[in-house]
Amino acid sequence: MTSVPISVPGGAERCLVMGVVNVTPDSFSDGGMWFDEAAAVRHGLDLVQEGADIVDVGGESTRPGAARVSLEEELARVVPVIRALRSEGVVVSVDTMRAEVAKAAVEAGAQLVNDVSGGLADPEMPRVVAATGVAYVVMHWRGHSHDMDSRAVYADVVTEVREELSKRVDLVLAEGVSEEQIVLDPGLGFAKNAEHNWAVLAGIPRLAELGLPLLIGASRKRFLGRLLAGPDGTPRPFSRSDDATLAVTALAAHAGAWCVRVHEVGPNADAVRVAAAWKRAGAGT
Ligand code: PMM
Repeated sequence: MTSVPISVPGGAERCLVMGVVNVTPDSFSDGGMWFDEAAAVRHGLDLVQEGADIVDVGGESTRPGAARVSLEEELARVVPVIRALRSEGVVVSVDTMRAEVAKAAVEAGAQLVNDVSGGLADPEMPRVVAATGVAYVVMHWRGHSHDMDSRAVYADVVTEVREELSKRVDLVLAEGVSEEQIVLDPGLGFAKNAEHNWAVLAGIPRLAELGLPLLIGASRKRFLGRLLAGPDGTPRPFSRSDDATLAVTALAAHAGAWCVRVHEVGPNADAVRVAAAWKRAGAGT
């Protein structure tokens, strides 16, 4: 496997934990909570205290049905937060589909570009990422949030996600991104229903065969609420699906994920250490 250009203490021995700071009024599970700049920075620092290796700062909600924000608004939301977190020594990633935001974020200190569209939303993105040399999360994506549910059609989801990611990798490499920069993400919930998400999670070993580090973002997503629905079929609210997220983290880390993206950092930071100890013991080290 390649070695991502991010230096995190202990990162070589275990799955990393990426904590989420959504600087948005409308994200799925925490929209509005960290919309104010000072609150967002405080929250990012709290996540580091709880064990986050990376803090992912996003200014555009990708919840199903969400409308896009303007470039200016997105820049105004994320750049000051990234600069402030970086000045405190935090490893920051920027969650954006826009090349201009990625460029400004890296100038402000971001060390990873997390592009949920894998370079599809903004064709300039791979070239900008190539020029910066920072790590690049290429996520599986089939279209913007407003109509992604209609694209959740697969004959064999793991094979198709793998093939589509592989094509994205070829394209970003052709644009000058180096293999060491790339992290792949199957994009749970993005043009995928619950059944697809479970198949993708069970398929982590097959996705890992692409030879690149994998990031998994299951935290508080709707498929967990559906799994935990009450007897009348009402989905469990996301605010009560953190324990299920934790179970996914432990299993994904054990299956070889490089990083998990989560909202509730503390327990997930414990879970990746459990998975690492389990694997070490299994390997006889
Ligand atoms: N999910 C969301 C946002 N960004 N980034 C990556 N790499 N992977 C994901 O699964 C992902 C993401 C949506 O979740 P949120 O609105 O709760 O942050």
